[in-house]
Amino acid sequence: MSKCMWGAAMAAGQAEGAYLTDGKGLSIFDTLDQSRERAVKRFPAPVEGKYYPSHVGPDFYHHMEEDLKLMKECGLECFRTSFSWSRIFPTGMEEKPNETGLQFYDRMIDRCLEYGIEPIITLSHLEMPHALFEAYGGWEDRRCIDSFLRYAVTVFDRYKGKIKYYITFNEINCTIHFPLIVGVGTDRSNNPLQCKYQATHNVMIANCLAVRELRRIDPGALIGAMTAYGPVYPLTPDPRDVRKAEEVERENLFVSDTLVRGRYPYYMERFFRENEIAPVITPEDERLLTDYRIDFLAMSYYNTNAETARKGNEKSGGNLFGGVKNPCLKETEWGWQIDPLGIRILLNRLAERYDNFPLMIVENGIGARDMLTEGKIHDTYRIAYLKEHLEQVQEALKDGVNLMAYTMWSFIDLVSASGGQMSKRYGLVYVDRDDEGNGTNARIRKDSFYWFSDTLKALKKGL
Ligand code: BGP
Repeated sequence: MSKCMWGAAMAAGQAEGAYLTDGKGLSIFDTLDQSRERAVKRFPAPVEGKYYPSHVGPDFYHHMEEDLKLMKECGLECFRTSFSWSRIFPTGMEEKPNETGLQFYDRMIDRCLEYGIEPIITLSHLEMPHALFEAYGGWEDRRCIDSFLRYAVTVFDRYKGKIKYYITFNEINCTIHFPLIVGVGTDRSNNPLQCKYQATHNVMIANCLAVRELRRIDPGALIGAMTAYGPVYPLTPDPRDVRKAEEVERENLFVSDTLVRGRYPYYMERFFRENEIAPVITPEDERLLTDYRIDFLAMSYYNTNAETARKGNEKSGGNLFGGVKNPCLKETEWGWQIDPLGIRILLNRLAERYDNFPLMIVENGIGARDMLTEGKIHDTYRIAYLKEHLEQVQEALKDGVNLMAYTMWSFIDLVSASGGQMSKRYGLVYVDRDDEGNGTNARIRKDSFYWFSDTLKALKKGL
């Protein structure tokens, strides 16, 4: 069995708060309010008097020392989080980085290393500087690549020899599924489909250039990309359902297919032709895709999706993409279907698709409304979710899957990406903050914290 690191995850925009502190610039995540349309409607600049959950959030920025101590106490081997691009380059267009922003990350990384916790750092987790998005209209414009690269190189130079694992983009396929949330300006394009696929291409090139630069600057470090993925099942054995499931699966995996294999997959040619999409892909781009492949593929896994060619089935919720309801599965309060066996299927499916390429699961968890009773949170449902998923991860390891790391989502409660709520809690550690911004931000260990800590001890012993 391959050696896997066990830990927990979070992301800068959802956890740090301090949205304009110490020179940080506004990020596109900071312009998302709590409306249900936050991921599908153009986000304007913050409106005076309106509530933006990420501006303070769980305030990791001012609780970093305390939270890292809790991680040490829990026994994490690794901590997957992101840097905020706009904390380092406030508008994304400066020549020089914001030194105070970098000093925050210096302290964070040094403390992780002191505690024996391996940092896994994502460069862009649903974020880019808001000013950059406004200036260039988002990732469809190739100038975003230069800006991203300046940021990536700054980070690689600074943390050379300290950070061993990087992820370029969180849920890199979000450019197709939720373009607006990741800085793709489909709202201002007269051809949104073309815009989405051009932006996706540009993000992939930014990824490859970052791979190239890391290999030059710090050849000992590894770099991957992260994709949102849940295996797609046909709802019935009807071949039309099987075919539909295959199509959706390809839509979800086309970015990782390209980055792992170093070229666009064969099925995209027909897709582009029939949908009249013609992204500009230069011969130099093709070379970059081939020459600078990622070292590992990371995934978020929350749910599987069932698909059918027939109309009229009840829809199911889910992370980024939901299919129709699978009658064999239970679901969370948010309608995301719970499928522990799905994680073993996922790992084996990708191991097979990519010839046992190194994989990481960097998000897996359950969003639930926790009840505080006499200062305690008895989150049995979270323990059950994580336990059942971890059992299947163990099975996948026994199957021979090359899994480098598993980090549950999330270490502390944080702002939900899709809904902006604090009440959709994922953490092992409760944060006293509600959907309206009330609360002390005090941290309370949940029952799942103690359970996870015991489980980590057993996992480290290889049990
Ligand atoms: C993924 C994101 C995370 C996280 C998670 C849970 O899409 O990478 O940032 O938020 O999903 O989703 P949500 O917060 O919408 O419940």
